[in-house]
Amino acid sequence: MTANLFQPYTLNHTLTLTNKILMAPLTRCMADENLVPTQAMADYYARRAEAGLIISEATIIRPDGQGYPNTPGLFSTEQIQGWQNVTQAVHANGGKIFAQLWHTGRVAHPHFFGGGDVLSASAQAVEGSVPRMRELTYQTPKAATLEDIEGLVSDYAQAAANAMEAGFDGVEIHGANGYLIDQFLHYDSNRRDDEYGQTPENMSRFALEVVDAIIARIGADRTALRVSPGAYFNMGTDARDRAVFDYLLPELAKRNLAYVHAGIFDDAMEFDYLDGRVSSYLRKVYPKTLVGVGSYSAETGAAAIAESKFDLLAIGRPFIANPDYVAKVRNGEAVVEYNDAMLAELV
Ligand code: FNR
Ligand code: 8K6
Repeated sequence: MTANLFQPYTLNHTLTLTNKILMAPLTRCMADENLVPTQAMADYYARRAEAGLIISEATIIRPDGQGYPNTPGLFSTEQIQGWQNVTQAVHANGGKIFAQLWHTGRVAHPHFFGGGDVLSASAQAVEGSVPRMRELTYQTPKAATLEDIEGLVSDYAQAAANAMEAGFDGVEIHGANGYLIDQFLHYDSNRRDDEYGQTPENMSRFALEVVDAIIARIGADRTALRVSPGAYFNMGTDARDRAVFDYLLPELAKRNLAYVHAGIFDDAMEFDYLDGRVSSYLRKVYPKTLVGVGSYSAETGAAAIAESKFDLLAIGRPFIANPDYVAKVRNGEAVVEYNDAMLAELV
């Protein structure tokens, strides 16, 4: 019933995955005080090397991208060295790993970077407080100037180059879940009236500039993007968002990325303005390799792949609960059920 997950999958001329089970990016807030990955993190990832591809926890491209405690970075020499230790451990166990590149935009908090502006598409705050730091409420961001945008694009590209230096097999740009890139892609957070706002083409511009800058540095074969056409996390819904993604996805298809990854916690959720599930919507507008995710089991994910709903399956929470998830699925063994208490330690 899950045998199709164990067929190899060729992403492109550069990368072939040994199976179709990906480890989804999972923030664990366990880097050290300089946002350097630790030995415990290297061990944690190495235990999961049987995944066809590991996508690292979201990793900030520069200090003002930080919105949660102890999330790793990829902008200092020490951080690059820390990640080298991780990628070597994964490769030694026969695995592959991409770095997920992150800037939280308006979900950032100056508490983490010693003060200064919080940048977003527009001066529209997200409501609420920082998880695990409930005393910190989000502040109204500064709308990024054209100069800020240029700097951000170049810092994404530098972080991608740093990821290659750290030994990653590629990068997944975090364009999902209401963080910076996603903030440009939705009307709720993008109220700009310049060439980065108002029309689908303009609202897609920042995402495409980041993608193109990274492709120019490390090649399209090693570049992927995660997107959330359905607004549901750190973001308000607006039916006009559909047109933005209708423009963006065909543009991405021209660029021969390694894959596009859905950003969703539960793919059973239906969005009126997408005419259904996020994965079905993406399948309609994006003809290339698509990674599905969101409350799937190996069985339901294998069935979805058999029905061509997507090509590869990313598994998140079950991978926290089961370091040997892939072996268990292969052997038909029961998996341990995830619960939030498991976030307290790296097993
Ligand atoms: C996440 N998710 C997530 N997504 C992302 O793009 N970058 C990240 O760093 C994280 N971090 C993260 C931490 C934790 C604790 C959870 C539970 C989730 C979302 C994750 O990649 C995935 O999309 C969802 O968890 C849905 O998949 P599962 O868990 O139902 O298989
Ligand atoms: C990307 C970084 C995230 C850091 C913490 C993630 C917290 C995970 C929360 C668990 C699941 C919550 C699901 C919320 C989905 C909303 C659906 C309406």
